[in-house]
Amino acid sequence: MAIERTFSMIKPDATKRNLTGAITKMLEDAGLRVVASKRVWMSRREAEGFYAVHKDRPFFGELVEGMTSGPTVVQVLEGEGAILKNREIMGSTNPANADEGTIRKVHALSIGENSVHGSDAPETAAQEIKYWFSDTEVVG
Ligand code: DAT
Ligand code: MG
Repeated sequence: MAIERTFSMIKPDATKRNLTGAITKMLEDAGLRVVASKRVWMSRREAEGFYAVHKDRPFFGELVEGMTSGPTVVQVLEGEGAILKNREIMGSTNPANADEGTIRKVHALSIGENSVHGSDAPETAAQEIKYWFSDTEVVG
């Protein structure tokens, strides 16, 4: 499998509980390398733009509220099959369904406060990295 890059976020529910290091360690222990990282407090406009694909879903308002409620750590992760590997270590969207040992099983509070984001495909990974980072901010 090829070396890939994927986009990851440590969401406000997690940064507020001081879990940035604990979650980053789980990503690193899974073989992923942090090649870009910054802490942002998203504006409503940024959150709505990032999650535009979900704009007609009933939970969109709650999602934007949560993402603008505190700091988020946005990251680019690199590694062998990084996109799928990150989804695996994250666990299911609803932590109640997440496998043992996954980030969401260990740390998430609910489906809405599920601690992490990860791109789901090569196309979305490229788009999402570009949404938050310039080329010179990603240092492999
Ligand atoms: P994922 O983050 O696992 O890719 P997704 O893309 O389907 O999940 O949804 C994006 C985020 O929206 C998800 O991480 C949390 C929120 N969300 C999804 N379904 C929800 C629901 N039924 N109720 C509340 N929030 C939800
Ligand atoms: Mg998603």
